[in-house]
This record gives sequence, C-alpha cells and structure tokens, in this order.
Amino acid sequence: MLINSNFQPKREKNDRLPPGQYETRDFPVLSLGPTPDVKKESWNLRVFGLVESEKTWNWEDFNKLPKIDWQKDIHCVTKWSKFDTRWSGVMLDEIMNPPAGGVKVSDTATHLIAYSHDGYTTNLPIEDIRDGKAMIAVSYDGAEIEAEHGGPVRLLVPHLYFWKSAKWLKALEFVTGDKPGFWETRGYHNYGDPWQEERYSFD
Ligand SMILES: Nc1nc2c(c(=O)[nH]1)N[C@H]1C(S)=C(S)[C@@H](COP(=O)(O)O)O[C@H]1N2
Ligand SMILES: [Mo]
Repeated sequence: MLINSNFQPKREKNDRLPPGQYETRDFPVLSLGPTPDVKKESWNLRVFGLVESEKTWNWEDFNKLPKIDWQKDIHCVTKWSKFDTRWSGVMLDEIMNPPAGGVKVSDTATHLIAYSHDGYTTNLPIEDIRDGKAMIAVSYDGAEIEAEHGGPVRLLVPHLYFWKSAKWLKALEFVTGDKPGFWETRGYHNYGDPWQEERYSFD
C-alpha cells in the first residue's frame, strides 16, 4: 500500500525547532515508573475495540509485517528536541489494512488508545495515526530498542509531543468519542502539537 513516510507538518523551511524547545544530542529517558522487563518471547500486541475481529500478534508474526525505516525529529514536552532519530518498524497503516493481515477498523472509530506494560495509556485521533504518521517501532539506531526507551516495541508519533509515543506497547484499542490517557487526565494537552505549543490544558 502507499505510505507517505515523509509526512511532516507544515512549517517554515529549515526551522526544525518548535517554539520553546532546545536541541539535545543525548537521548533523555522519561518514564513514570521503573522500566518493565518485557521479553520479546512473551510479548504480544492485542488490537481490539471497534474492529471487525480483534487480533493478537506475537513477536514472530508481528515481525512478518512489512517494515520501513524512519528518520524523525522528536519533541518532548519538557522542552528537549532530538533531530534525525532513526527507527524501523511497522506503520499503523499496516495494522489497519486487512489485505496486509491487519484488522478492519469500524468507520465509527474516532480515536486510538495505546496501552503499555507499565500501566501507561495515551489517546490519539485516528487521523493522526493514518497515512504514514505513526509507527510501531522495533528498532532504534540500527539496534533493538533499549528497555529504558520502550523496548522491545514502542509507539512512535513524532509529529506530536513525545508523551504520545507510548513505550512498552502491549495493546491498541479503537474507540469512538476519545478517552484521555495517563498524562492527558493529569493536565497535559489532549492533542499535543509541538508547533502550536500545546503542552498543558490549563495554560
Ligand atoms: N509506557 C510509557 N510510555 C511513555 C512514557 C511512560 O512513562 N510510560 N513516558 C512518555 C514521555 S512523557 C516521554 S517524553 C517519552 C520519553 O521517551 P524516552 O524515555 O525514550 O525518551 O515516552 C513517553 N512514553
Ligand atoms: Mo515527556
């Protein structure tokens, strides 16, 4: 299928730093708790909710789905941005594409909820995970994703603040009518566009 992997929000040419951000070369770790020990061998991805029939992939089956390489800038609400991070993984488009082995999502679904092994959740409008905008990443910088950065599998939605990129991904739920996640119910913005500085709900 056709995937626009070069999706970037509109912005001034050469201006890669969203307002209020600074560039870092490090890769800071931001987790709300201890790093869960998620083994590839027992890892599953369950996709459920408003789908024709729910589906669970194990590591082996998941890795048979088509993967692409992605080079993206990431922006954390705590104000660091990191340019040109290199990932590879399966686009959400494949997960939602029955001919590729994905699920058939109901037309009534408006949002995706991501669930993680540490109890974290985050919500995303469906348009923001379609058409080459979101990846389920299995590798970072040419190697397996380190545990503290969400390995073995994390979500990646780089056009929104990085808290939307759920680490230690275990399930995806399609819903209608939204369902704010961990940070979204604790004062973070419900959408989180770095170019609009959508950091908090009560600014
Ligand atoms: N499961 C899970 N995902 C998460 C988090 C978390 O605590 N748990 N933190 C979020 C936040 S606030 C940020 S900024 C990024 C940090 O990712 P990193 O630690 O790889 O830099 O992960 C996001 N995804
Ligand atoms: Mo964050």
